[in-house]
Amino acid sequence: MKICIMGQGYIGLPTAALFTRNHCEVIGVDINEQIVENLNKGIIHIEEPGISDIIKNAVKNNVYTASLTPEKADAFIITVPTPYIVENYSCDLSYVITACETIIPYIEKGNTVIIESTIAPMSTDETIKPIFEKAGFKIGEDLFLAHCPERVLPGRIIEELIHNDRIIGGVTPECAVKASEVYGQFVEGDLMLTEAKTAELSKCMENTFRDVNIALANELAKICAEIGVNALDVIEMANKHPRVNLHSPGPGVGGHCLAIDPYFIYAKAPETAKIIKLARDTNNSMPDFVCEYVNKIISEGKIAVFGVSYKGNTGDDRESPAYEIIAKLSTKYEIAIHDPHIENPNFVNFEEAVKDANLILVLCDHDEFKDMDYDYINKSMAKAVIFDTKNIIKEVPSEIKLFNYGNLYE
Ligand code: SAJ
Repeated sequence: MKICIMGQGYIGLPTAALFTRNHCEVIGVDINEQIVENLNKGIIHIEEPGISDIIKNAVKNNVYTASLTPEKADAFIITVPTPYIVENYSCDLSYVITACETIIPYIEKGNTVIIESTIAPMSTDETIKPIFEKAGFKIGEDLFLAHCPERVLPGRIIEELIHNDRIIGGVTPECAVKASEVYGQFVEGDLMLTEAKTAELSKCMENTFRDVNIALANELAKICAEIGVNALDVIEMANKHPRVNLHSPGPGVGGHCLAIDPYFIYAKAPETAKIIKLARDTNNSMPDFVCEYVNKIISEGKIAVFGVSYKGNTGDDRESPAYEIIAKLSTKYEIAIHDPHIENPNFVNFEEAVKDANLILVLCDHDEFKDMDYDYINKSMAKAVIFDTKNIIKEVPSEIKLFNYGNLYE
């Protein structure tokens, strides 16, 4: 089977990798010339375990080619970004629409087109289907269109692409069957056939569920700081109950998924989606909360910010709450940013960041921050104080003062 994948980012590239490993030929299309050039040399631009070796091999065996333009294929998969429109929170389908229009000249009767990008409920039926109908295709008869949302967790993408169950939302039942044949090439989880609109809302609800639960944990952290209770102990105790799973509070919610997808539901039913919007607002308020407590801990000097990725052990900083926190704090403090997973000429190494700092502010749970050189920290900081907003540092020597969501009231 030959597959053409539009978008070679965090989802498109790993998906391409797995198809090539399962005897398919893949054309990986991206609009970024540099990315395309590097991919054809086997050099990947995302930090994700397992992908690099598979792509290197696929390039060597001529089963993977990156390109700026599509080619004829049996199936086309669209994995391009879907941001939200800030003014009205609705789903910005412009990249998806452009990708659909771009593949039209390459589509032949009997092909399958799959939208993997997360999209608002009804998008496939109301916006995407008409694009192909206008081009003369009869959906479900000579072109098979489906929405099959990706559901993988960055950091575990290969494992989850293979083993997670997959929602296959066909525009017609025949479309779902055809799309399931595509994923049958490498998915070992269940292929659950349904309608496109059900697939769209299910995907958005998965991320909304997580966002709402994180908001509950963040609200708990605020309540605890206000009334003087250790939030981390509360979470540990409550989670011993067999049906309770409180999530972890943090500096806010980042990434291209949780911070966006709930708005797609909210935009469709703003009067009704009350909890969903409140959860977004609560999570968006966390950078202010962090800054408020930084100002209680110190009043001047230098802050070493540790981690700007949206989550641990990834180089992805999309929608990271760290940037809002840095922008707010930089009006009052000198800021040095250290992130071992992101290459940026303005960032500094551990030693330089820590030197003469009055506070280390941990904003991301990279493994490197779980256990650090505390001797160096103690010797070279102006004042050895750490505020760990991800609650990953378990113990520090007594000379260092550690704040986290367990003791903010102190
Ligand atoms: N976070 C917290 N507290 C927690 C868990 C996460 O503050 O208890 C924060 C993280 O630090 C990060 C954000 O939430 O800033 C999102 O991280 P995440 O690990 O929850 O999720 P993503 O965005 O990396 O991936 C999610 C996953 N969705 C679900 O778990 C329901 C993944 O399966 C989806 O495929 C992905 O979104 C997507 O692409 O939609």
